[in-house]
Amino acid sequence: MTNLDKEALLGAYRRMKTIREFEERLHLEIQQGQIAGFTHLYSGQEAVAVGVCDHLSDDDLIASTHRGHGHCIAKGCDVIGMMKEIYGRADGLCNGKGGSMHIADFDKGMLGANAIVGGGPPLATGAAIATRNAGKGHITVSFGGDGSCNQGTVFEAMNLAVVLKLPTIFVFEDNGYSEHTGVSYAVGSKDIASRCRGFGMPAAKVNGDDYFDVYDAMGEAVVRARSGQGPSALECTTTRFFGHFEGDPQRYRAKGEVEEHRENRDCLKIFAARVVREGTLSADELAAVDAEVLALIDRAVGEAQAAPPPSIDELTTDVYSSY
Ligand SMILES: Cc1ncc(C[n+]2csc(CCOP(=O)(O)OP(=O)(O)O)c2C)c(N)n1
Ligand SMILES: [Mg+2]
Repeated sequence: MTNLDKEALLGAYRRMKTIREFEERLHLEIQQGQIAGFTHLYSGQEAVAVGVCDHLSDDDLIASTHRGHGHCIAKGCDVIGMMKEIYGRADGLCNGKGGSMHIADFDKGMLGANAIVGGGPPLATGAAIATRNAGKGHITVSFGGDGSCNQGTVFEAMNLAVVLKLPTIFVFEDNGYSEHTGVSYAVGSKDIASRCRGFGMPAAKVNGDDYFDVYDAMGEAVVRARSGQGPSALECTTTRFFGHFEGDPQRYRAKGEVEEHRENRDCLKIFAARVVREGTLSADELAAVDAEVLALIDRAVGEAQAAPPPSIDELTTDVYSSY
């Protein structure tokens, strides 16, 4: 296992916990009718976003998915700005005009959440041409679900990345479902990593419920990418604790499935049990982080609720980028 010092472990736990509480609170806010627009929650998958992004700096770039809040937080986006964005407020991260599915923050290397399934890999692959040409050793990462691995855009991106030996990493989060369709039905080979290998890149199969597993596999892929050896892929098996979208009745899931996953496959519990067992962090230290995170999320919701929406004069601004 990679040696992570205490500060790194506390940071990883804090980021995963922040994603979890952000999402659990959002679930309540949405149920109370506080939030307009479509929302897909990431709760349950935190170890993937954080295990991956803990290797990246603000100058490395990520392309996210429709389930993007976790990727944003793991990449360092401001949590209060994100909450305001999801509430559609004028001082949200994208001036309240992006909402849950289009949060972006270029200062943090977050190229954007993306409503197009399979949209992230071509973006990250294109961006990798730019980072390679800049020659500063920066890399790009795309996130995608098990459903995205069936998209033609993803095949083209993976092939181009291998042909051009680009500094990019394809992360696939297999949370068991693409909308309401099980991965065992929809992914013909049942094996995303071997599909990636077929394009000519190394691909690791990782337990996405385990931060350390993700972190270690990502570490190897990052060394390859930064040293000019080309792309890699990670297939991370994970689980989502909520429905595909908020409001999904989830009739396709077995009775008790989510409860069982919350009990036995919760990446936060798995992380906490390990660090306490190994004596690297204490239960009290983790509890202090929990309290800090809950206070931050409370503050984010309070500030978002109090903030004004964009003014009507700004209806047509921020539509196009000016270069
Ligand atoms: C190109 C495209 N096709 C279909 C959709 C509709 N759609 C939205 S999310 C989704 C499922 C994606 O599943 P997966 O990639 O496993 O991600 P997850 O939702 O599990 O995170 C689909 C089919 C879309 N947004 N874009
Ligand atoms: Mg999925």
